[in-house]
Amino acid sequence: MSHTLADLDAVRTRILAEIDAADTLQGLDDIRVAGLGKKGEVSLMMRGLGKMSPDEKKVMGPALNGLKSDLNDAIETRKATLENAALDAALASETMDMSLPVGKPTGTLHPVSQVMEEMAVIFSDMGFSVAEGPDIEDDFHNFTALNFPPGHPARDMHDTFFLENGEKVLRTHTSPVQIRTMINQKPPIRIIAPGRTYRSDSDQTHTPMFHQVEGLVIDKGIHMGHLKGVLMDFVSAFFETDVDVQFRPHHFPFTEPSAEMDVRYERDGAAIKIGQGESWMEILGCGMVHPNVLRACGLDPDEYQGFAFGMGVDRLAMLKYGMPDLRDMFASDPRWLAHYGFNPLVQANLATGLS
Ligand code: 2U9
Repeated sequence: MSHTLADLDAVRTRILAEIDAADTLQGLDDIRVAGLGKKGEVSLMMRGLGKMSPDEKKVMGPALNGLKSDLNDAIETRKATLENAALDAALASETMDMSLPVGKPTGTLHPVSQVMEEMAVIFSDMGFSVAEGPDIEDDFHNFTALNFPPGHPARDMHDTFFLENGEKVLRTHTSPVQIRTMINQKPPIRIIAPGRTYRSDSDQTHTPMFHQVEGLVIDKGIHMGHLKGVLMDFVSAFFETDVDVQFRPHHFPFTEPSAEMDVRYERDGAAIKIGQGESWMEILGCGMVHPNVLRACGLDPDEYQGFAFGMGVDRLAMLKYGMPDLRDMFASDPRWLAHYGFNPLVQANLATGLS
């Protein structure tokens, strides 16, 4: 059956009236399917074009396309109106009482997150900001710029996870974050770099993923005295008591001289008391940034000096909050999280004693 222009006008008038009367989005969509869907009224009329003479086609083709686009426009306009009305209704009816008490949160903050937050608070009081970088790194930022020459045994000691034919690595420390900062920012630089790190090592005291907080200060005239002052202030703030420390010479490729810092402690039954006693426990590594590292980042070691430090967050969290087993840390046992986790609504704030 072929159609005339008058038929088209009648269809247009009827469907436009239906669209105008549609009062739900579903109703509107039903109208769209009945008219413009695969087996819809207008679609069937378009299929009829094939059987028309060339002269008829010339008139009816454009007319049908015009009808289709008029209906589509009308549907879109109506749809927007209905959606706006639905939003207005939701805004008018869905009010929230901001004065209601929040109740007890069911989730807790993981001790590792809590401790990283505490460290950020302490160092930000000393003028440091927090820097972050990618977990997947390249050889230059993870090793070469940090004065690990190609083939150097220290590379093997990092138990590196290699990716993409050895082109990329999972970072073995957060030091590449400081490398990126030194390349992109002019001194003075005062940053800490908290984050996940990865080494292919798994036993009672090592997990293949662990957390570090590293720090870096670069400026003119920086020396070991600045390093000692910052780290001594840090441990006393972190353990919330006066802490006696000692520095022992050590070696890292990226610092010279290098040291490890120990804190005084004693055992009290199963508990460990930090700050007093006759024993020493290593808690972090540190040193003056190696001239080769400064040069790799475009800095002149005769003009700028710096110090850096690094610590394992997981071990320090266990020490401060008395978790006995490292492997429980990442087992996601809800009983462990309920016991050792922190209230997420309480901000870490060591200065006021709230934590
Ligand atoms: C740059 C220059 C120097 C970061 C440092 C350490 C010492 C260190 C270990 C502590 C325990 C890693 O988690 S751990 O096994 N880290 O002892 N890290 S100095 O030195 C840097 C970093 C970046 C550009």
